[in-house]
Amino acid sequence: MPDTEYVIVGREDTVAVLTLNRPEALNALSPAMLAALCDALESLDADEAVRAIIIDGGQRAFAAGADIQAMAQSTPMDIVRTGTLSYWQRIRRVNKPLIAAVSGYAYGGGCELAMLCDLIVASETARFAQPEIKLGIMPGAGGTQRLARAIGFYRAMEMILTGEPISARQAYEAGLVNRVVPPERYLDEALELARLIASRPPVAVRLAREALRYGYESTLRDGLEIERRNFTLLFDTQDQKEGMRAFLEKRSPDFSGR
Ligand code: DAK
Repeated sequence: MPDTEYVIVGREDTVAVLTLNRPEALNALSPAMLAALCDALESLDADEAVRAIIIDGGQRAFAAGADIQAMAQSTPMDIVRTGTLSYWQRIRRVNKPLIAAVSGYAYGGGCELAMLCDLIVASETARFAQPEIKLGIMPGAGGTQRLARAIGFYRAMEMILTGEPISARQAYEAGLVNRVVPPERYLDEALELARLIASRPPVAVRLAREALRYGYESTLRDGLEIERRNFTLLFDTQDQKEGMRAFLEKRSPDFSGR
């Protein structure tokens, strides 16, 4: 997978690191940037050797939102015609575990991008906000729904109606991030988490992730249905046999991904 102007693709064995690369605009998510991100994610998703994907934005900003320059003159028809919504749907359809490594600003679409990921590792410098209200708009890539589910209705309402940021520590306490670490450690921490997940049997990771994500977006009854189906399916994998046999034989499992 080659680097593009806007996204740098790194690989460390079974973990891929995508770095958003538009530092002069604090990684503002222009259509070209989103297209490059989606292409890179889909290519890594299709690569069997990749078991976890980190999205990073560098020290100063994860992403300061969608590109205001590109949106300023938009009409509703422009939004429909250019299909910007479809970028977010493409990210949502990725099947591999996604880890957001957030340092600095995760604002607007940047916060929504982090929330499309499965885990969020934050630097102490991270700031999360949905500041769209200050521009006369509102979140449009899942912010009103995912933020409320992550941190609760009242705190989400305050963030979305005021547009004011919360710190990494506040985000951690509210349940929006998994870990907060010093700035020099945030990427290593994300890598450690990614490697740990990558060491687990990939089919079980995929189906467990699917059950969680599906349930998060639907009713308890539907979520339990998917859990039951996926749980049962896993008994058809070699990794289930290997994992249980290894436990009984008191040795480490050797997962094949089958
Ligand atoms: N867009 C374009 N350029 C941006 C930008 C953005 N979101 N954020 C920062 N930049 C640019 C600045 O214009 C500046 O460029 P130059 O002036 O140097 O050319 C450069 O990045 C550095 O920014 P600052 O000079 O402002 O840096 P500061 O450290 O002083 O401030 C800041 C950092 C993050 C507090 C500030 O830049 C800021 O407030 N940025 C805007 C944050 C924001 O409002 N974000 C929300 C954008 S709206 C959709 C789905 C989702 C969305 C849209 C559509 N569909 C499904 C259709 C999402 C919408 C949004 O995210």
